[in-house]
Amino acid sequence: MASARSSRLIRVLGAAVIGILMATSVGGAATGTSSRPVTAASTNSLGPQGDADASAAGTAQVNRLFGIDSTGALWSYAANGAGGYEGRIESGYGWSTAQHLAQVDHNADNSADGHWDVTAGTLTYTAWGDAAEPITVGTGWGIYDKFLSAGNLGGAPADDLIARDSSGTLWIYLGYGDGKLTQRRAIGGGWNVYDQIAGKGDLSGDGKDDIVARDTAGVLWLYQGTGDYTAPFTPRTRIGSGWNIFNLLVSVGDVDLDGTADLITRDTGGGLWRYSGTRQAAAPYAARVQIGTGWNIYRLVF
Ligand SMILES: [Ca+2]
Ligand SMILES: [Ca+2]
Ligand SMILES: [Ca+2]
Ligand SMILES: [Ca+2]
Repeated sequence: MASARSSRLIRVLGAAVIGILMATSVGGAATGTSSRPVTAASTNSLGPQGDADASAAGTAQVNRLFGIDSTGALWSYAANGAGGYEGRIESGYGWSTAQHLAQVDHNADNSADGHWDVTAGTLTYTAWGDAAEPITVGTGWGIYDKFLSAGNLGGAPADDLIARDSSGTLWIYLGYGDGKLTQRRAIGGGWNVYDQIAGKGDLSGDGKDDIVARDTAGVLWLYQGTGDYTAPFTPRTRIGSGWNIFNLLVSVGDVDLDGTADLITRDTGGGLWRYSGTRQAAAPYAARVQIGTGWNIYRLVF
């Protein structure tokens, strides 16, 4: 463990140096950029595209789950094959000021290839790999209070990005497959009735990626994906109530490796729960199963 960790830190250090060089070349783009701590997730060293988890048959993405603690350290968790996660691995540092992070699969092989982050209002894409050089995708992203990549919602097969501004409008940005994004397009207004939005795959069984959203009264709603980015979701349907016992809803795809995307929730005591996807729109999740404790040490989970 000690030797693995030191080699990982060397890799991360290399990425940090690249980040500093990039910030310099960006020049006037801002103090926010130059002061932004850059580290790589380093999951490449664990082989996210070639490991056992990703081979589990599927039509759903299988990704690690990441947490950022109060010191800005980044930890990763791999599926353990029994419906939960293996012990955590330290995978980076310097993330204490990151506002949002999301994993992205560019080539529809059901394994994420990198991540987007918003730090000091700047959107950056970092590919996972030895030569991971972060690229600045855009600025002005501080207007968004919700940010996620809920799989492929239209356009090219690459995962896309959705973000909600403070007025409650939800926006979609289509991924080109290299970390860059199209101009945004409004999905609709009124999304500020939700305090949690999550998704990373198909929940209804039609092969199109869906999302769920929890309103402030604790009701969970399903928005089925259409595959058409000009109107990416059908009208919502109610899943159930009482979901306000959780302070986090997130999906990174399939956790129990049955080929269907699942939902992860964290209760206010830090307990982590898995809701396995059923592929049935009327009841998209099976009964919850606890898969962890102590998760309230994480400021961000993605
Ligand atoms: Ca991929
Ligand atoms: Ca897409
Ligand atoms: Ca669907
Ligand atoms: Ca599953």
